[in-house]
Amino acid sequence: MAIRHRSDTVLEAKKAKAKLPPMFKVMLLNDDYTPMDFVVVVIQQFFSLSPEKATQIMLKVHREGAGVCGVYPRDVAATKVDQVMDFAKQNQHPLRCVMEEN
Ligand code: TYC
Repeated sequence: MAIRHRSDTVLEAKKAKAKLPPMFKVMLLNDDYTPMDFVVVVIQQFFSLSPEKATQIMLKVHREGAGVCGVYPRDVAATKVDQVMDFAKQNQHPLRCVMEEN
């Protein structure tokens, strides 16, 4: 829409576009040492998923090498990665958690 201003300036009204923030997948990576039950607990605790869904994701990571636990804005995704990595280290497991732009 164009608005004539003092009969010489043309102001283009900006469309009210609600720009969505960039989103990031938070993924677990497979390794040979982290126990399956530990991974299931991690997915339930940090991604608020049911035991059934957590088991599904753990098995996907185990079989395919990686799996998505959730998709979040940058700061939330980064916090999840830090929390999971800290928890894995505290428990002396080599589990890795990474984020990737969607
Ligand atoms: N591969 C591991 C095992 O056989 C299980 C595992 C699953 C590890 C998912 C990490 O993100 C992972 N004990």
